Order: sequence, then C-alpha cells, then structure tokens
Amino acid sequence: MNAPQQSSQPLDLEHYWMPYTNNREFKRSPRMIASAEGMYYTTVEGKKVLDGLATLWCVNAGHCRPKIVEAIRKQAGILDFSSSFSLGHPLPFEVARRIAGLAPEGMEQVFFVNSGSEAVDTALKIALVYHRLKGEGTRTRFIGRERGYHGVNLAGISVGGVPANRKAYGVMLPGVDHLRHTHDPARSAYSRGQPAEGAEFADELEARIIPLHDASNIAAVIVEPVSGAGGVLVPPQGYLQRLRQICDKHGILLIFDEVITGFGRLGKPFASQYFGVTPDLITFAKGITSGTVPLGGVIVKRGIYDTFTQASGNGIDFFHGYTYSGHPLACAAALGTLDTYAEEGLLTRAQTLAADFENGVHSFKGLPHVVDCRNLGLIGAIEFAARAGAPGARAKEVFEKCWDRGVFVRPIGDNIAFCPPLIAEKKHLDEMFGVTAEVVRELK
Ligand code: PXG
Ligand code: PLP
Repeated sequence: MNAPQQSSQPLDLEHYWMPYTNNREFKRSPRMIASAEGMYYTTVEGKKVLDGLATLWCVNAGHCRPKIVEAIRKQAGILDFSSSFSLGHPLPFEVARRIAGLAPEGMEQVFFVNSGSEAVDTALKIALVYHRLKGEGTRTRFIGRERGYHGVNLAGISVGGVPANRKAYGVMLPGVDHLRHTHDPARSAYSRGQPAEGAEFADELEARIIPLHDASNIAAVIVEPVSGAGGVLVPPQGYLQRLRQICDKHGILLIFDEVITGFGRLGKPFASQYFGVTPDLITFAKGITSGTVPLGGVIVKRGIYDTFTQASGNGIDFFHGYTYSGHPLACAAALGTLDTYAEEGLLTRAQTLAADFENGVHSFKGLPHVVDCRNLGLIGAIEFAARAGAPGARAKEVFEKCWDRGVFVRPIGDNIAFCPPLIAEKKHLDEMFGVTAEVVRELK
C-alpha cells in the first residue's frame, strides 16, 4: 500500500499499526500531513488545512513556533538524556518551579511523566499511598464519571466512562464506581457556557456512592473539569463546587484531570482557577509542551508531598517513576512553550476570543440535524441527531468533508468538537465555523 510523499521512494504504509484508527480504511485513502506552521497543516499533496482541534487538544501555541523549536534543537546537543532516578539535571526543577507559579495556590510540587495516561495512573497511586501514610489504608476505591476520559492505561479506563474504551478489556481495576455524567439535553441544550441546571448531579456522591461504599473506603474522585474526549460536556454552574464540598466533608481527595483544560483552554492557566475550585491533585500533559515533545505530570498540594517525604525516613519517598520522567528534551520544550505562552499572553487569550467562539458554536443552532451546541473558553462542540441505524455517521461525514475543504475538526460519536490553538484569530474562527457550517447544511 503506497501513498504519495515528497521523496522518490513510495511510502510503505503496511507496518505501522496506527492508534485509534481504522487502519484498513486509512491505508486505502490516507490523510497525510507533511508539515505545519501556526494555525495550518500542509498535506503531502500541498494542501493547507486549518487545525481546528489543536491537533489532539494540545498544540495551544500553534505549530512550529520558533522559541519552542529552538529550545528543543539546542537541548538535543547539550544533554540528550539523563535520568531523574536519584540523579538530577536542572531542567525539570525549573519547569516544576514555573508550573508551580501558574498552579492554584498551595499546589506546589510537580511529578513528571510522559503522557496524560501516565499522569492519571500516577495521580491515583499518589492518592492510595497518601491515605495509607495517613493511617487510612482502607481508602482504596476510586470514583470516576460516565463519559469521562482519563487516558488508555488500565487504571485510566477503569475510572473512565467512555464505553468503547472499556468494553473489550474485561476485568479492570476493582473497587471503582462512577458518578453519572452531567449531560442533560432536556434541560440544558444550547446552553451558552455553563448550564444553569444540574449542580445537583454532584449530590449523587453523597446520596448514593458514599452510603454504598462508605467514605472510609474511598480514596479519590477523579473528573475532568470540562469533559473533552467524552464529547465536550461543560459542568453545570455550582457542580464542581459541590463536588469539592462533599469530598472535603468525607476526607476524599479530588483529582482534576486537566490534560485538555490545562494551559489556557478556558482563559486561565488551569480550569481550576476558572471555576474557583482547587482540587488536591491536577493531572496535565498536552499543552505543557504544546504537543511538541511528550510530557505530562501531576501537581499536588503541599501537604500531600510533605506526607510522603516525612514518612520515608532515609528511604525513597515514592516507589514510582518512568524512565523518561523529567526528560531533558521534553523539559526544554516545556520551557520554550511556557516562554511563548508568557510573551504572547496565550494563557489568558481565550478570554478575548471566547465571545466570538461562543457565537460561532451557537451559529449552528437550527442547521440540519443539529440538536445541541456547547462551549466554554476555547472548547466547544455541536451535536447531531444520530442517523437511523448509523450512530456517528453524520459527524464522520462532517469531519471528512471539512478535511477535503481544508478544515480539521474532530468527530466524537455524533458530536463535532472544536478546540483551536490559542493563537487563533477571529478570521481563523470564521474559516473553521464557516466551512463546517457549509458542510453541515449539506447533511442528509
Ligand atoms: N486525560 C484527559 C482528560 C485526556 O483528554 C488523557 C487523559 C490521556 O492523555 P494521553 O497523553 O495519554 O493521550 C487525555 C487525552 C479524543 C482523544 O478522542 C483525547 C485524548 C487523547 C486522544 C484522543 O478526542 N485525550
Ligand atoms: N519494561 C521493562 C522490561 C523495563 O525495563 C522498563 C523500564 O525500565 C519498563 C517496561 C518501563 O518503561 P518506562 O520506564 O519507559 O515506562
């Protein structure tokens, strides 16, 4: 199977097993990207495509930004790799200091990993050990949420709530329960920003889950402040505050998975600050390097870190870490990214664009088959009624036709998600929404 490419050698597509892809379909008709700059990809055929999803919710600074490229280039020639297992090099210390400076007050220590999935596993393990060190070792259960996405590792799919990511894997982590999701189209379809109704969905934690499992057995609740991969679900007003209150009352840790919402998506460094709710742990990835080099991590409250270090005596304080935790190239990319964010004001830029973005998302109301429009900051989605007998077909068709017309947006079930790089300008939003609307108008 061959595809066009720039060199004279045709590209052999056979051997790469692509993730989350219909491999046979792709290899029959590949969508292949050669390069990218700013808001646009260039395909191998030379076509420009607007990146309407920051690639996979991560390229917040836009593509191939000079400071980031230069930081990676330079670091590769200075220190290619050095481990962080009882050795050190300066970069992860500096990145951690910078992140602590952006994080909610009191969240000061950063543990590095290489992806959002690893960040989730790490956060759950920190929660287990923390309770054990506090003499509450019975707290081993985790509470996730329907339609939550917490990566693909076994712990992440256990607390996650996307059925397709779970159904083929049989036994997962034991002792996991799920809150219901907050999607409530009957009351809240077409909400601009946070739905007014639905804070009481959080009460299920206290009314059903805690009585069933007993708080003394529950380690943590993990939620995305705004669910992304589950279809862009915006939390109802007051919902996250209520989760926080209930967790506090019962000694349960609250984990915000900010892999998508972190680094400016809602116009603050973290969604936690946007909502004014401080969790005990934050997982992050993606935007920390604007997608350039894999890096993720967990930010914890000071007291959690202190509990580990005080308990360890002369030994290792946390028996956990990845070979590449704190990798020099990833950390260099992070510093270049954080500099770019700071110089261009990108971590607050979503505030400036949010109104235009909201108007763009809600301009789909009334177009064929559209049943909902949702938005917050610079993340949003439109939802279609499922085509009879073919769920997801409408969104897939929209994705394919938009791509052909030079705009990349992501289908998620019957939703189309929008999540542009934070450097987007009004003209890019107009192009993204305009092309998508043209395609939606043709939908059968
Ligand atoms: N948590 C959240 C909230 C995420 O959005 C992860 C964890 C896992 O991160 P890694 O780096 O391990 O992929 C994510 C990642 C989609 C899609 O279908 C979403 C993600 C990744 C891939 C596809 O939209 N989010
Ligand atoms: N498998 C084997 C055999 C290993 O030696 C290691 C790390 O040393 C791993 C898996 C884990 O790899 P990583 O630390 O990159 O997650």
